[in-house]
Amino acid sequence: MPNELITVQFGQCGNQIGDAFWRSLCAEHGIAPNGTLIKPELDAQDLKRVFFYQADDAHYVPRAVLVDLEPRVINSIINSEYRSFYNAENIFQSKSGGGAGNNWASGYIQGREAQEALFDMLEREAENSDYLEGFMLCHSIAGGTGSGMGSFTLEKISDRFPKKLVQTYSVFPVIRKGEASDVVVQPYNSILTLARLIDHPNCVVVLDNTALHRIATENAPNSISASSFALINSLVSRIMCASTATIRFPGAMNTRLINLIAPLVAYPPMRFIQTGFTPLRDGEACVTKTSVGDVLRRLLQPKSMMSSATMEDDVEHCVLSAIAILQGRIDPSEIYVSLGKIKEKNQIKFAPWGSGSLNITQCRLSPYLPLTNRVSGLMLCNHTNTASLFQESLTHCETLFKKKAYLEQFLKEDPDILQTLGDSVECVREMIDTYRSATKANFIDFE
Ligand SMILES: Nc1nc2c(ncn2[C@@H]2O[C@H](COP(=O)(O)OP(=O)(O)OP(=O)(O)O)[C@@H](O)[C@H]2O)c(=O)[nH]1
Ligand SMILES: [Mg+2]
Repeated sequence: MPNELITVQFGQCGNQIGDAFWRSLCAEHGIAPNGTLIKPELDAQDLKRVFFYQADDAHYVPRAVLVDLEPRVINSIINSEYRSFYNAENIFQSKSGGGAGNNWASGYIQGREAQEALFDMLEREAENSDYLEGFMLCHSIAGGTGSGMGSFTLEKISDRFPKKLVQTYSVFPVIRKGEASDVVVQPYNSILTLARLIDHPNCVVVLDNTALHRIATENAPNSISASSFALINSLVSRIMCASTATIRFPGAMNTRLINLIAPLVAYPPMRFIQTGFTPLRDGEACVTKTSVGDVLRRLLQPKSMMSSATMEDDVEHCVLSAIAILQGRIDPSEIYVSLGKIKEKNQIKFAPWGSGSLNITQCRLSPYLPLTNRVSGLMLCNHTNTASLFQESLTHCETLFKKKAYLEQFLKEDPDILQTLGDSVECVREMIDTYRSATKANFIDFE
């Protein structure tokens, strides 16, 4: 049974990472920018219908809804070579076109005003699928549209589609310890959004711009665009493609999103997933003849994780659950041997109260792309050190909130925002406590 997923992308960041993702998906499924098949004679044994449906003339249309409160990014997408790719009825742009100005409250209120139009699109797409498994939301937690309108939509999707899975790809802003954010109100927007991410979706994939900038710079040191979004978003699209690969190129395992989310998020609300990917430079592995053992060894190194979460003093952080998705030409016996070594060396520190073990899933590569690496791997990891990421945002937010700094623009939009913000701070603080408690042997009794 196919299990379709609808992608909803919000704001500049959501639409830019969405654009990178769709370009990669098209390449992996042999679909040209106009939706036609590049090699119709090739039987790729892929499930295109998870992310695409076929129009009457048989060309492929993405199950995507594009939303922004300012026109620039969506206009550049629909003026690119992908101009006829998206369903024009699935594009929501606000009439005023003024954006949400890095203001969560403005994005949230504009989301409420636009809900009928937006949910008409989502319901039409849902009816257009045979077995809808769920929604994937792409957004940043720090601006106004992706954070505020994204938050409102998350709340409403829970009401309107209570039985469907919701996974978000949420971009966390760059944080420099002890320094103010690039945009002063980012910490408010982040905390208000995090509180909704704690309550609503089934799974949140954390895309951490601090780590993504570092990794992009390390892997393209000579590129002047090393820290540009194009390079960072190419890393993001790799993560998004690899994390959906078992669903799109089904084999024996994890052929549905629920099969991935259920073991990763066994203890909600601890539903924030960090990622690591290797190799990052195409072709690098061909030179070194990468094996399953190499890829797993690299994935287990903390520096491979695309996350700036740190180990905190006095807390013995640990892994709650982890899945490695390996793609390429893989002999299953290699996996068996490598798993044995990982266990023998105790290379992963799991929670002391759980029965954690590393799940390894094997997946085919796209037959439409040339083989650049014999084996590549994605690590999806639910780690208690997510607490440190939340703590950074919370500390910044509390410093501003205590001084009631920069709140006028939020109060102008919503007179009750102080209460909402106070509740959100409390919710994030509880989440941090839960992650820290989960490192202790008596966590289950404590719960
Ligand atoms: N990884 C990544 N981050 C991005 C991208 N574009 C913006 N960001 C980050 O997203 C945050 C700002 O959010 P935006 O998406 O620009 O804001 P928005 O949702 O459009 O909201 P408003 O413009 O305020 O209405 C900042 O932390 C940026 O660094 C992108 O293409 N890729
Ligand atoms: Mg914007």
